[in-house]
Amino acid sequence: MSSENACFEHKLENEIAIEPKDWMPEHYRKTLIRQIGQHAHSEIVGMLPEANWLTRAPSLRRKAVLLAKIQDEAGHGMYLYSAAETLGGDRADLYQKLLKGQMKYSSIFNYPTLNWADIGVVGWLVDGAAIVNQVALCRTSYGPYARAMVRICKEESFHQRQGYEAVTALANGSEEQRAMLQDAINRWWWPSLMMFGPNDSESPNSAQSMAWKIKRLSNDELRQKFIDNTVHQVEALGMTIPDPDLKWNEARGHYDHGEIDWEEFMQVIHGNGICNHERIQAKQRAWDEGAWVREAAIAHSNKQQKHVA
Ligand code: FAQ
Repeated sequence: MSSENACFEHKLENEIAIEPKDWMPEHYRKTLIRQIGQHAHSEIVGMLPEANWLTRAPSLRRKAVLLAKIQDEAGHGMYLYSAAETLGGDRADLYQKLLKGQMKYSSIFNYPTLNWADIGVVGWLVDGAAIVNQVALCRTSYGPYARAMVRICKEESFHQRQGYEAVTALANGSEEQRAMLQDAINRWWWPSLMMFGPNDSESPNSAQSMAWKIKRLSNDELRQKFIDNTVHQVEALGMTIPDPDLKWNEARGHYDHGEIDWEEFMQVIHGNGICNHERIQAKQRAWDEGAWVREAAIAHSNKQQKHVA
């Protein structure tokens, strides 16, 4: 083992963060650019399903809160693209890979938001699942990613609470509102569980990412945590989870749950979900229509540099 590699391993073993200027194996760098890049894309694409309801929020207060949340997601995307840049990733290149379908983003954002209850459920369940994953990533071995996660988690926990507050209002509302909420839970429950990725036995990246402490808990461990956290929240709302196999397992100290539809998951991550095409089209349009902003920013920067010279 080279002395550089020994130093890298020593840092991992002793929980010392790997920083941008440190030596790191090429595969470690590439794995991080892949994961951080996909994570950034998820934040950016994830703005779309909620933005769909901005003009139809039921009150000014709900609208202001939703707008703030969506702006936070944009900020998260920016921190994450910056973290990928510290590894030599190129933001424009990552974005083009997203548009060409060469990089993934979270499967969850390929489902449609059909009514206002979906917005509450996205905040509660989707941000709730995101937090479970991201709290673990606050201890990821790459310093800039871990630090970005600390800030992001603070904002995500506000998102989760605003989602739960919104669904609580529906749960305490009319029969029609309660039915709308139950319908939204029925549609978002399974896709939320898919956010954690394939089962550990089917996850090609997990073993190496766990060894490098990029991932601190496995896909199945995180999914289990999310289920265990969420069941009593659903009960408190007086709603049900659309899984007849869900039951408390005293011996394991966890909830057992039914099998996820992995065929649906595979279809969605390979571009064939309900909204994949629409989401990429929206991001392509944003890229094309933003060309003048990029050109103006470059022209301004060139002018500033001339002044300095
Ligand atoms: N969707 O070997 P693994 C948010 C891919 S939170 C799409 O297990 P890995 C907040 C995976 O990339 C959502 N693709 O992979 C928000 C790999 O493909 P590749 C974002 C998935 O990386 C809320 C292949 O399957 N959070 O946005 C998914 O070790 C509300 C094999 O899988 C993060 O990205 C999936 N669900 O583990 C925003 C967290 N699952 O690249 C707006 C950071 C797996 O080999 C509104 N990421 N794949 O072709 C991670 O923790 C990990 O990357 C996992 C996947 C756990 C997602």
